[in-house]
Amino acid sequence: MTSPAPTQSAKSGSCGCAPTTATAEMDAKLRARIESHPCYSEEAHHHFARMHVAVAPACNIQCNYCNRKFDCANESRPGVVSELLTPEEAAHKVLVIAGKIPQMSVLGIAGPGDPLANPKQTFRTFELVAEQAPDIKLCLSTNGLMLPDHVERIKQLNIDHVTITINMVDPEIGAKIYPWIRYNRRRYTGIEAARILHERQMEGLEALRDADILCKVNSVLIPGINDEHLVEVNKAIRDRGAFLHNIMPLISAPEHGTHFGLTGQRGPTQKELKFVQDNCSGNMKMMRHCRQCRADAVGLIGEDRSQEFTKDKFLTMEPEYNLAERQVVHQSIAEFKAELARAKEAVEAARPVVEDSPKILVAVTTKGSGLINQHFGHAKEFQIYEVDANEVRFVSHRKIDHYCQGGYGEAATLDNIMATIADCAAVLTAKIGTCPQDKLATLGVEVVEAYEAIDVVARQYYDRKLSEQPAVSRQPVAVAP
Ligand code: CLF
Ligand code: SF4
Repeated sequence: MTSPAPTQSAKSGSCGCAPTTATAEMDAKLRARIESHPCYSEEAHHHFARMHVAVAPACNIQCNYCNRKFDCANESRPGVVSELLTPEEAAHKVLVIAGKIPQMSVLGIAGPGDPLANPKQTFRTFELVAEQAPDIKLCLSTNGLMLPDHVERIKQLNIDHVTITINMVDPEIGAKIYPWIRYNRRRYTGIEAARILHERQMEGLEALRDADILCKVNSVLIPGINDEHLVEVNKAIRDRGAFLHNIMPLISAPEHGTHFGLTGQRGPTQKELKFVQDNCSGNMKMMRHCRQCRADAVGLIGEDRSQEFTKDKFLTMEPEYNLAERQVVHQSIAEFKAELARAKEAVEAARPVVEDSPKILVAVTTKGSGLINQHFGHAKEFQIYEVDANEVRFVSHRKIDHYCQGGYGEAATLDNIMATIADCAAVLTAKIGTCPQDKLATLGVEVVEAYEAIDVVARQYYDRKLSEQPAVSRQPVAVAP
């Protein structure tokens, strides 16, 4: 590898000039709106938790990847059933969890059906929470059919984050995804149904933009149906002011009993998913840290604490919401994030931007907080970062089985884990045993043991590899199929 040619400073604006004061102010305002939202900010998801309450049972459309015995698959992991709550029970649950998990910053309503097909329950829940827990951000996810009718109410209630699931902008493609919708007391099918849904989604998106409400769009990637089409979807939503695009893989296990599951429609490989995400990423911000959580999810994204707060348990708990205590916790998170930023700045400062530097993938074991702070054997997933000379960038997570089972490593599980990260140059982990370390060595995957900021260790590792040229040989980096 030849030595890098210095170009413009990494800290200048996209045009190469310093950002104007107005742009900087706008950026700061936007940052403030997302900095504690774990879905809208990749950085925030290391530090802040979200919770969902399942208050919305009905749905007004049919998606071919959904079986209504389970939760809405537009924002939830397919095949999961949540306990339905009344708005009062839901508000009680929020006040309990806001005390027990003070880093919980966002309440989302995402099912189990469509929140706006159940506007009474959805808005009553938000009202109760806003009255009693004013620091909690409110978040809503919808298929968009009824969105234009509710934007005013959403604005009044200070719901600043809305997700619409948009899988198509072409009704002919839509007809392959949605067999029917129910709208204005009538059932529509085929292309007509998809056309109405599409028009309502676009109208809702524009209304959110005009009301200055941040909008994320989820799209389910369905190979052979909308994989090539999602670039058009991406353009249409960007033109209408969407803030973030979350392209999620179709999950279509036959045991979930969905139309796609039963007809053999497959989901995308990781490589196909990354390809589409990368194709769309030049146009607007992409969300890559979504875990397709449950309609009653609780905790950091990637951890699931919902079983600690089932109805039989949380109804016996006293609400412990305390605004002052929560503010202290949030302040300490802000200080910790600033410390991480300074550590990152120290290793990134004055680095020139390098065109076409080689990229490597590293796999990280973490419990959150932006740190490498988890034992290899305790990891349930790896966070995958792509590193080049300019950037340490989170690109995906890969789920794995626990390696440590009662203190003993299981050989078959270990083999699966190895296959999961075989395309990575290194594993960054807090601690690892000799057996997995030896196996990784045979695959050419290095191990870096550290208890430090992910960005810092990844950067130092990359720079070391660079200095050992031509040892950085995994270029361009392939993502495991
Ligand atoms: Fe919930 Fe959705 Fe709000 Fe987040 S989830 S309603 S925006 S608070 Fe987040 Fe979960 Fe992915 Fe959703 S990880 S499924 S994107
Ligand atoms: Fe299922 Fe959600 Fe689609 Fe309704 S909008 S059919 S609940 S995935």
